[in-house]
Amino acid sequence: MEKEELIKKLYTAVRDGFIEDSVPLAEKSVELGYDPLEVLRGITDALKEIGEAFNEGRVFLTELMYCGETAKGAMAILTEEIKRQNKEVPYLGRVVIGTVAGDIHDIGKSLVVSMLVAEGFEVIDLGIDVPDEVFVEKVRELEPDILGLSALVTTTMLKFKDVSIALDEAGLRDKVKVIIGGALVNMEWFETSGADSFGTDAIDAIAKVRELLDIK
Ligand code: B12
Repeated sequence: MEKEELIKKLYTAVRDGFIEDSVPLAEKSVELGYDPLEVLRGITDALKEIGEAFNEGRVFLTELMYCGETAKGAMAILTEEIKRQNKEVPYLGRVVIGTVAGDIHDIGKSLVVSMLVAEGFEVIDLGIDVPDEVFVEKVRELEPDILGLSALVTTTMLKFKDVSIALDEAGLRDKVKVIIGGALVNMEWFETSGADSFGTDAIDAIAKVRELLDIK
């Protein structure tokens, strides 16, 4: 199967929520030696489209959930491949990351985690729906170079600022660089977040983390 055809099929599988197709397609792409970062496009494009359809009331939450699971299955295979291809990497620093309280979106965050690991960072993923005080505790305990916060819903994105304030109150804000991300994060959100930087996708996340730590 040609690369573009495979990406198109993966796109359709995720858009329509067919996990029985998405996983074998991702496996096939690895077998054929296609670049996992390119193949990911099929998944992210489909999620973008389904998100818009959901927004306009053309699909229901259950369908959105199927698509999410379908994407996760295929994504897991591709991220394993990304990690495998970057086996011999130098140690660049420690990152603690999580999805903020009230938010359960984790597909994009997991992708950022895999890319950070592949790049040479030690990553402690706190998971989803992480309370502000847990971020603070972990920063105190693990002394990471970077704290990554993910949020995808406008109401939970307000947590960016809360976490920053909580860190400040604990006297830890200047001990760690904070980076935020999520589908709707833009310059405007960044400016009110109290964070040090933001990333628009996993590739940008790596670039921004390197920039924050002054790694050439
Ligand atoms: C899949 C999905 C779900 C799945 C999540 C499954 C999972 N395990 O993650 C399910 C079905 C559970 C879900 C639930 C809900 N969802 Co939803 N969901 C989506 C959808 C379609 C795709 C998100 C996704 O995974 N994208 C693919 C990944 C690869 O992209 P990404 O997440 O943006 O991540 C990239 C970047 O943002 C960045 N990034 C992400 N995190 C971080 C962190 C750092 C530190 C950095 C630097 C970068 C970074 O890098 C990532 C990789 O490139 C989006 C639509 C969209 N346009 O995003 C809606 C969307 C985010 N959901 C939405 C909503 C409203 C909900 C619900 C509230 C629905 C409801 N009524 O219950 C619930 C929320 C539940 C909760 N409490 O969190 C809305 C938010 C709208 C708004 N204005 O706030 C969206 C935008 C859909 C829409 N257009 O209406 N959802």
